[in-house]
Amino acid sequence: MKITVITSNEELANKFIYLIPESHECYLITEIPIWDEIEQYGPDLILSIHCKTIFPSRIVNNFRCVNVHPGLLPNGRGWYTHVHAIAEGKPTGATIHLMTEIVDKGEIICQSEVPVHTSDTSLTVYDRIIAKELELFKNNIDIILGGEGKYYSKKDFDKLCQIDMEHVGTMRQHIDLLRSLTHGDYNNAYFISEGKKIHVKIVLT
Ligand code: 0FX
Repeated sequence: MKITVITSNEELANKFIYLIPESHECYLITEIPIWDEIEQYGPDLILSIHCKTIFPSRIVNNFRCVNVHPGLLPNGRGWYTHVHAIAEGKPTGATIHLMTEIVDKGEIICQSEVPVHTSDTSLTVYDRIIAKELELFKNNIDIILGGEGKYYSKKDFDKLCQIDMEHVGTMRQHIDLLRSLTHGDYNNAYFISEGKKIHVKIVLT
């Protein structure tokens, strides 16, 4: 697919572009965008990576536009929002969302809070937010590019409950599986022995 990336921070934008699979064609704009040219190019996706230009309505209404925002939406819209969060003792973080005509509004694709410690300055929190933006982008790239997101059916859950006794993995994987299926009185995980179901739970103390 054709992706146009618009940014006011070229160095940062290149870190995001690096995470996009090479099969996609990326076109980077670091100047004030010429919207007619973008329309003619006809991208499948327009990515706003810390872009200081407001997108016109004809662009957000006719193209899939995704914004990477250094703030924890729906609060913290606009500029330097982590500064206000620190000053007001409010949470902050990073959000990736679909764009609408209203700045920093639109369906949230993914987001995460970042911690603020008493020893932090604006710079250390900002660095943490940028790292979080990149992590979110990397972990949600399929949905950002327009995918549906992974759907888990009841069958998938039932399959998970059936323990494959020959499965080879790390202790971490085994403990993670058992604790994921340990839920109070429910009998979820099991293995079959001599034709009978033997249920398994884990106790973490
Ligand atoms: O990266 P960014 O903070 O992004 C800003 C807005 O916060 C963001 O919501 C918007 N989507 C984006 C387009 O513009 O912008 P920056 O590179 O100008 O500034 C980086 C940080 O530096 C800023 O978060 C706080 C700090 N800063 C910046 C300026 C210019 C200051 O503390 N004082 C300043 O005068």
